[in-house]
Amino acid sequence: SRQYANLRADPGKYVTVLKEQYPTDQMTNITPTIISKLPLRLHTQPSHPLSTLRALIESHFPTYAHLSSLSPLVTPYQNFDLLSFPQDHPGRSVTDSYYVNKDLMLRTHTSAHEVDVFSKGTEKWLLTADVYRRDEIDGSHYPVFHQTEGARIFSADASGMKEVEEDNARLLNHLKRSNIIIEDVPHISAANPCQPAHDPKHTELIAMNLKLSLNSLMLHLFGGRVGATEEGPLRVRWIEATFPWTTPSYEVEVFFRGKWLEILGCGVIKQATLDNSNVQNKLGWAFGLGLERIAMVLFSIPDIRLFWSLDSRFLSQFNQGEITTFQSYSKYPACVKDVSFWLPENTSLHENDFCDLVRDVAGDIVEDVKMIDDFIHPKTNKRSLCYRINYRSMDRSLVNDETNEIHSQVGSRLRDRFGVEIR
Ligand code: FA5
Ligand code: MG
Repeated sequence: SRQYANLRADPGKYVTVLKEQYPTDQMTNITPTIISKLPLRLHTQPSHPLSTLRALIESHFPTYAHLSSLSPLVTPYQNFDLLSFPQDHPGRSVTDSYYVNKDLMLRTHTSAHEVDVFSKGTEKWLLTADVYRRDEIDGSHYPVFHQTEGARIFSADASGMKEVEEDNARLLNHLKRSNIIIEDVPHISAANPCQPAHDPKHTELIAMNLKLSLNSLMLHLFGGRVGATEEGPLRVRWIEATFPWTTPSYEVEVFFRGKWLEILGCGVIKQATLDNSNVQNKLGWAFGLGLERIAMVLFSIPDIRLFWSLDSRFLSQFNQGEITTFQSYSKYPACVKDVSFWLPENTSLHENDFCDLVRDVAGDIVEDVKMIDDFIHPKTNKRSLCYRINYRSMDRSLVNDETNEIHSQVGSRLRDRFGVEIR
């Protein structure tokens, strides 16, 4: 079997993250480019579209606690174990997540804080934060994005269930009078069962409360906007899903400008999660929603890199609390370059490792990366890869010499880091 060619940081060294020093080890894969994003916290920058979207969501849940300043550094135990992720879940691997070292990582989702927030006794809350995942490079993927987590728990007794029923009646009444079509799936099914520890009638009511609460949020975010209700009712669709810490679980999609857009994941919180939080005799729901995808359609932002732009032609177009349509400034020419190389024998290179290296050298002038060739030489048995890198700045024309210099640095770093032979 092939080993990933990857020389990680030297053990015995240190890395500085958010002004603190941490020892590195074999798991360390956080890069300088990623470290530079940690202090920015776009969701709290006044007038930034992500901050306006956060505030818009918060205004829909006025009685909830609104949290937005938790550190992105969490333990794998918080990010995975407390949420019942199996030991072999792919999200735990160094190819998918960023590690400072084996004991500390960048949260991959805002759910990493669920148990902490419940443990403090908070029963209705929203939490917005930057999250980090290693991924491919194109106009809709960026290694940092933002999520808002929302959760609510009720007492698992007659008084709690009465509260749920009253809230459901209120929400149902509001939705009945609104222009919305909901394509629903059963609350509970064989694929999406209720917890053995929970009364199925209670689960049914909580799942109903989750659906009504989120349908009402979708109406608040998308209702009445050009591309949605102007051409008819807002269409929302519920799909069965699985998350290790909720059941039943769902994903919610909204039909917007001709496409189904995946907005969020959610579900009824598993008993194990509540037990880990020392919460007794309660039952409730949680959801996690991605801010960039929603902001891209609401503000007509064509490329996910723009959220990180410091160009006043971007930033000056937005005011806190206002959803305005972004006027794209002209696109600068792209510069496409290929890099081909032989891998060391019996090794393989993970695409995410390649992409992180390119981001580290080129920053936000890399727009798109695609593998265009992968073959094994019939005689030498050596494997060759070819990647096509599309360089384009969002705020200026690249000078050819500059792109050549960056591209040659990509080649030399590939050689140093992964021992490849450039062709
Ligand atoms: C989660 O992250 C779960 N924590 C959501 C959840 C919370 C489930 C609470 C149950 C209970 P997922 O990986 O599907 O799930 O991401 C949730 C949302 O984040 C997606 O629906 C999408 O809107 C957004 N998202 C996910 N990956 C990306 C990405 N690479 N770029 C931009 N947005 C993304
Ligand atoms: Mg998903």
